[in-house]
Amino acid sequence: MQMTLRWYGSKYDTVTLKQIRQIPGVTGVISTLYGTAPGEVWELADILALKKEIENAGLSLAGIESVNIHDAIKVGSPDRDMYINNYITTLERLGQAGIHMVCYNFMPVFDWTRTELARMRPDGSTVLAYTQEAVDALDPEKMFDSIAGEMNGTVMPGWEPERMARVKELFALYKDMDDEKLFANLKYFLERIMPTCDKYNINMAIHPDDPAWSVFGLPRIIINKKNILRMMQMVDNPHNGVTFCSGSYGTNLDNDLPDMIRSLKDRIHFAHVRNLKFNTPTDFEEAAHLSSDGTFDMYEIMLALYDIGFTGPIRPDHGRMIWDEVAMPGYGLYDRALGATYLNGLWEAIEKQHL
Ligand code: DNO
Repeated sequence: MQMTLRWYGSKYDTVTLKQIRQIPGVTGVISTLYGTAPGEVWELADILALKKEIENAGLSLAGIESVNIHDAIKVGSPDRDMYINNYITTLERLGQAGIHMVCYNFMPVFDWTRTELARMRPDGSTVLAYTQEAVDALDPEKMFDSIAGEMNGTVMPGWEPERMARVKELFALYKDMDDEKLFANLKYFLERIMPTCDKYNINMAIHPDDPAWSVFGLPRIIINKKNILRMMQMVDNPHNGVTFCSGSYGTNLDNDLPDMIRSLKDRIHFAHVRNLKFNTPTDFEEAAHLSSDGTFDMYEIMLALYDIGFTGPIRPDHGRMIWDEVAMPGYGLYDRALGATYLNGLWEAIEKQHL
């Protein structure tokens, strides 16, 4: 595996490449052209400039998170082919730039959903949290307003103000969508892009829906082992793979994370590893990465990745806000650096046990 950190680019991130370079064992970043909108064709020059900036800082660009999917593709509207063609052009350019891993998601309207961005934990750190009760009590169209004040002045991915301004329109677009239609549209999209992925050796890594169940009555399909295996089989190409995100699949306590990892051998192209602390099955908060701080056994998760011979990029995920850092919720430097170091420690121990 290659240990990486997510980085939003010098215009958007509070964390610098220089700081990332100094985290022991982190050799790459996962980034994106953050200013682009879903459906836009990415310019090769912009991709190359991003790559060069990262390489000049002594790191590699280990993959893209995300090239976002236009809603026309998800709902299968008549103009979807135009947006798929744009997506293909972007993939070709990424391939030409030597980038071989692309993370994306197929979630309707909202990307990941949390109900609090700064819940205080007993140690005084603040974390993202979710309660089903809060979601059930919330008007989805007000969702953005209710969390916007806690973003510390940043623009959180998936929660861009331009997108949230259109939330009513987006809900109308998904009115007739159900799981089957969403699966069919995902299949159509994947079948169209796979020849390009084969040509440029690009691993597509779908990110799970977070939380891993339907919210606000919207269909959600990338939620459990059964559905991801269905997705792998419906377009049976090694480039059709997943981002294994322990914090997203882990929102549903029925998901056995190490077992899911083992069932996805050769199809996990990217891993997000983090811990959650469940207070009740419908109330969870994002803990430190350490097993004992949360609900998951992080050793077992790393061992399962080791056992399947995982070689792709991995990153610590949402960190707590600690040591008075002011940054994008979940994406500060300090706790993610602690997470990377801890995960590297687990990996080193596992490797040495297997010598
Ligand atoms: C949240 C992230 C997601 C993820 C996208 C992938 O912090 O894990 O926004 O990047 O769902 O497309």
